[in-house]
Amino acid sequence: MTEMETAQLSINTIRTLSIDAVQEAKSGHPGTPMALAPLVYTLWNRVLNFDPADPIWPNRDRFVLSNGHASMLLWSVLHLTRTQAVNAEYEKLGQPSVTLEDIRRFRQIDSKAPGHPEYHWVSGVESTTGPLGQGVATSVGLAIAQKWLAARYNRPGFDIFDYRVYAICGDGCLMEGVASEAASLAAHLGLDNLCWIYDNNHITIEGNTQLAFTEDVPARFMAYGWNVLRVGDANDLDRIGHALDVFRTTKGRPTFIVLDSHIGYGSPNKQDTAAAHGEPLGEDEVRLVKQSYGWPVDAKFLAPDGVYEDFAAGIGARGMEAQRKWTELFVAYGVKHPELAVEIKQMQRRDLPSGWDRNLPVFPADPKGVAGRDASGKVLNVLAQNIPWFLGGSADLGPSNKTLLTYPGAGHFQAANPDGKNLHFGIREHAMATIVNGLSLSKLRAFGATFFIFSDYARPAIRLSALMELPSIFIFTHDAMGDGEDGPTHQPVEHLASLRAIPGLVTLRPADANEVVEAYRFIIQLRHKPAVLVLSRQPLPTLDRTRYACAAGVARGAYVLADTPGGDPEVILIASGSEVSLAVNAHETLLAERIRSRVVSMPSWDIFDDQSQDYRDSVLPPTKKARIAIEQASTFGWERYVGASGRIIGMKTFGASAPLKELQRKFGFAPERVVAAAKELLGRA
Ligand SMILES: Cc1ncc(C[n+]2csc(CCOP(=O)(O)OP(=O)(O)O)c2C)c(N)n1
Ligand SMILES: [Mg+2]
Repeated sequence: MTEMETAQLSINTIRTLSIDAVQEAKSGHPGTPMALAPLVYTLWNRVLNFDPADPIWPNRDRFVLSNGHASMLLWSVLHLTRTQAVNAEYEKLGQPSVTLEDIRRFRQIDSKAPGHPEYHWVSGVESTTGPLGQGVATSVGLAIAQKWLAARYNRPGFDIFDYRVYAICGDGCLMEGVASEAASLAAHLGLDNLCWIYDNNHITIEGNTQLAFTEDVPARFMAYGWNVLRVGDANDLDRIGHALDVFRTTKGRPTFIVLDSHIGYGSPNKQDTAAAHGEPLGEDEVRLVKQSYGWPVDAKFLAPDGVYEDFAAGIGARGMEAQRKWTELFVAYGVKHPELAVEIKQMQRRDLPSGWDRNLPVFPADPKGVAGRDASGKVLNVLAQNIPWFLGGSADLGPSNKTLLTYPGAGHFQAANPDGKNLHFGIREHAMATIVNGLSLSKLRAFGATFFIFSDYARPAIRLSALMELPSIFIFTHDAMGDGEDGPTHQPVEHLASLRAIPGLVTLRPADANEVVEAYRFIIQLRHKPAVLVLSRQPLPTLDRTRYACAAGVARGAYVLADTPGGDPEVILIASGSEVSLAVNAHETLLAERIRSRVVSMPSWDIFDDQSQDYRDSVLPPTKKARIAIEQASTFGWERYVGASGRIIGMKTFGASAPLKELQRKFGFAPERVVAAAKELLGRA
């Protein structure tokens, strides 16, 4: 067989595996894999520096399938390249990532070929995709990470990090706002290690893009500052290869390749129609398609002789050689730059450097206190100095979020200054969160920040960080009504409840400066979970820890902060954040009136719910039914801790525009109200 014939055989194998899997599953997306098989073949077998035997090799090129519905492209190519499986502890399992059996069981329970690419589930997936736009936006984070890693770790003669990032996207991704945010920033940052390939097929679910998407996409990307290329035929391997060559020699800006393609390529009745997008072709059409490919019409899940060998000779050999050379280089690097090599190894395992928590501040008791955001700013500046690969920034609210890293040498990440640790996301909260995920996928410890109210703008990516089991950090200040006069547009109400509802996400709302420190201590040690830190704008009293329990209780999610002498309370006050000191005030009043109360500081439901039943019962004894929850947020969900007979002092409406003190009065966040509720519960009103 000629090289061309072999390539065609491999491409048609990707196509027919995809077609058969969708047909067998009776659901899925055949048309896009049929169209993009030549692109994926060229990219993987001829270009990508990826070692199937070591899919977590740090200097591998990254491939993101942003149009995640075309997942069969990825499952086919991971299978045909014999990419190996790795577990969450980065151990190689000695088995393939995706077997032919997985593909036969596409979209079935436990199959390693699920409906969409899932990072935590299948080795070789660089990012979970499927919510359109997320993949391309995350790829910008991957590209920033490469630039940063290269700037910090490369030395003359040691290009330890020189990988590139490729993302494929469709019309859907490019209609999504998050892709525009990310594309704008990518060009601003001159990310010439980043290539997006746009599957320009003029088809989405409802039909032709004439229905809703008629802008000049290439012109838009040129305006952003991308290098825009066009390949007019998605079956032309040479031109695809040439465009990818141009990308690799283009300096100073990212590359956008418009690839004109035909969805459902080869299907006599469905090509170029929306019918090829998201449903099986049907048995009859499958036979016609196979006929048009010159494929045995009755064969199913066929990988003919020579196909595995083609991939082994292409990406297999090239990837292994690249990995081998790099490993050799890294050994020499370890001799010449031992400390840097240790850092890289620690980072890759998501370990922390020794001394990561030295100099963390301890805040003295102070009734006037410190704002959560100010305490956070101090901690961030310590952590960023202790952990070289800890970095992040805000969506243009750094001065308000107090997230600026101000120590000498922290630097600002820009095209000309790629080792800066302050990232400037601009007013692009959604892209910020995807980029933080991209940095986390690259093993950096990254944070993004904005006002808590605007967490809504980042939520899809926060959800994905939890789904991917990434230790992304989201810092949200102005946690409740603390920015009073800004009014209800800026006052979060339902946000805590909605973030607490995301599985696997740790949401923390610390009560004072020392709880902020402990919250960070907890978060930084997470390896496979994202965290949201919800911080006050206004000063909160720093509790006297000689009088009340130690802030280390944060690590258990909730703890008894103040108790009645003898520890047998009649009423339990549960609060988070700014309402904890209010609860403490009420508690003192109750004690003075001989009402035995307990205060539970509950910065995190998520962490508390993970504790043993014994511990949870010790904090909230099941027999003690008189309970009051106090939180300047939606009451939604607090019933689980106060029970049917408890009280919840929270928000049932939006806030209002007024000074904080007036708002606290209007909405009933005052110790007297808590005291009155306690007495009522105990029948002593
Ligand atoms: C955020 C988001 N909205 C909607 C969907 C549902 N959806 C999946 S694919 C698709 C159409 C995508 O069109 P395009 O990207 O052009 O893909 P093609 O059919 O060309 O492969 C839609 C609306 C989604 N996955 N994500
Ligand atoms: Mg399309």
